[in-house]
Amino acid sequence: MKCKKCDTTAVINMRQHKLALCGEHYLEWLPEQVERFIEKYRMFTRDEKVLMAVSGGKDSLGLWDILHRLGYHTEGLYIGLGIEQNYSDESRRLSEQFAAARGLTLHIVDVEDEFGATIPELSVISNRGHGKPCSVCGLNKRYIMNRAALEGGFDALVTGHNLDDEVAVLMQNTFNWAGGYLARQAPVLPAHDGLIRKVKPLCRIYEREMTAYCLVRGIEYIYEECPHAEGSTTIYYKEILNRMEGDRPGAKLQFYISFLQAKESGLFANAEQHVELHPCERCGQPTSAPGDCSWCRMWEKVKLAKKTVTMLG
Ligand code: Q46
Ligand code: ZN
Ligand code: ZN
Repeated sequence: MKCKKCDTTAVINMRQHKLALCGEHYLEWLPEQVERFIEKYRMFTRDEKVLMAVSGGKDSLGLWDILHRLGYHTEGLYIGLGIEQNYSDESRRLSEQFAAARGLTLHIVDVEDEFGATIPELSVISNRGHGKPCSVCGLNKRYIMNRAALEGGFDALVTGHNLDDEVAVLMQNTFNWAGGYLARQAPVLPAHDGLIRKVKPLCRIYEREMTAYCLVRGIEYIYEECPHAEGSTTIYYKEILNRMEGDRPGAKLQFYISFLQAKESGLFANAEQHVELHPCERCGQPTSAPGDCSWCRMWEKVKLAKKTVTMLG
């Protein structure tokens, strides 16, 4: 198969776009697409400073590379979760290596160093998530990202969610007719009540397009999934969607774009709920709970548990 632009051998064939490209043209094409979506959905401009959340995976490192190449003003944020099997150590090493090679600033928040327990420990102590650390992990990541972005004076927080991620969530929410979640799922969540603007420039980019980008560009990233991701609902939906995509190339993109159009035409307008947020009495971050936010209450429990252990010991 030949590259559509230069007639040399194509390295990536994108049946979903009826397009095959060589490595060189692929490295031009993908950033052009990302820039098109940043502008189309009015995510951020070159005059703004954005915080890129990096995990050491292909999506976040690949996207950070693209934003840097496009000339956007970015800094990175890596959150050390303390995940076992060397997962956190390796993902931190790769994120630091990536930033150092490009002279980019990477902020690091290590949950254990800063607050006193790893995410798996916190999940056990707080007794949340039915033996899985993911809900505790998600809550901490959202909290830390928002706080770091606001304290650092950033205009927006950028995450590496790709089309496969978005469509898996969309399918799950559609299956449950979760109107509130469907109304809120979007490429951009505007800032409000102490929450920073959140943007997803890869929302229309396939996961395999990011893998190809990192391979051609020589970006080293962590191949393994977090060990706690195994058996998750998201992975289950991704597998089903991959089968659909195999039969009908472009199915995922079509599903997502039609959803955005339906939303635009007001299909979910009735499901939109405005939750009143106010600052947490302890940390000042926005919360809907009265008094302290759930993040503060969770860490309070850890402090208490540790105190009790010390006293008994
Ligand atoms: S990092 Fe955290 Fe994920 Fe690992 S513990 Fe679960 S939520 S699976 S994206
Ligand atoms: Zn070419
Ligand atoms: Zn709080």
